[in-house]
Amino acid sequence: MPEDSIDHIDFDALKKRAISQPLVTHIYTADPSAHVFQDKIFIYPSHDIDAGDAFDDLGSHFAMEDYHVLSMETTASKTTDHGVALHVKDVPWAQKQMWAPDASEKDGTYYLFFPAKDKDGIFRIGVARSPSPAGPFTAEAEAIAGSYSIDPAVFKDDDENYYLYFGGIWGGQLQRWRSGSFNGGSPENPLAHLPAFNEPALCAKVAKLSSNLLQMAEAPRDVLIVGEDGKPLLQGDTDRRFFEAAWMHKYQGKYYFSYSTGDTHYLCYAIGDNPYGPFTYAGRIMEPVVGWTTHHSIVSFQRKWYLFYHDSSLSKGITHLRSVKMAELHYDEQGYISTIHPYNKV
Ligand code: FUB
Repeated sequence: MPEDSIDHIDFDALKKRAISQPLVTHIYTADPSAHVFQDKIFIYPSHDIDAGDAFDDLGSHFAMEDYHVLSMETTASKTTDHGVALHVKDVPWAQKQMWAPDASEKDGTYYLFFPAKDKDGIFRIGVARSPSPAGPFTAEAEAIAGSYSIDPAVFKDDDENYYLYFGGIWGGQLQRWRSGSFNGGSPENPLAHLPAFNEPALCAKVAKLSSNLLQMAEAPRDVLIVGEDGKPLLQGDTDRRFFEAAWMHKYQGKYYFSYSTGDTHYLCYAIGDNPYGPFTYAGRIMEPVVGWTTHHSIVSFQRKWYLFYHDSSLSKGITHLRSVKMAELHYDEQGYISTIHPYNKV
């Protein structure tokens, strides 16, 4: 549900209609990237705070400073908060805005991938390492060479190759890299540099990672989403085109690229035959939640599939104070995901 309608929401009634409740309530958390490590569910969320920054279309009000890792023994158990796993003051290259992270594992080492603005106000993606999935994590001295924009998501394929997906438009700055280098402009205008509505939509990016997971092994490629007619989705197709919050999972041998449509508030997905795509648009995963942003991950645990997402119902609709939730996800016999409605009808 977009921001402009929250004045009319009865939040007590909404809580009763919600299909799930916040996994933790002692802090605000968002952008959950869930993984199964050591037979438990580990969740790598943003840690939302109110730093007092004014709301704008660049997302300046998302002024997060650190990450906490959450874990669950089972989907029914209480969620554990493992405390501060990484703080911006311990990331040599980063200045502010620790946005949506992800994590991966290789040979017993855990890797936290995270975006933050560097000292020049440009979003980059960094890596930090830990021997434990719960952290704390130690950041590399520099961001990933050639990285830009936000919302890293790392997918480990069955052949042990790892792929980094990333990107987000408006405040996520993806549109400023269309020429291959950062297109400046001050004050920053979130809508400048975007394709016209009748042009192909701006794509998320994907690159295979190096064997030590600390660098990209190749130049990022476009994650192309096409319609049933095989043509790229257009920038004006705002109900379906990519905005931010990339995720990749594999189901029955197919690659499912999922993402947020941002200003239209949907979680959508597209299906392909390999990690690079192209991907054919396949539908909606979730209808809008309370709060402007929508962000998710999809994970299989004990033979069921789960969607991790967030909404702003605990904070009574405050956009940048969100809470991580989870719900079971179902596929039909053709492999299409059944759309989830986050609140039951009255
Ligand atoms: O949490 C800050 C930003 O909001 C994330 O990076 C986006 O995906 C959106 O959820």
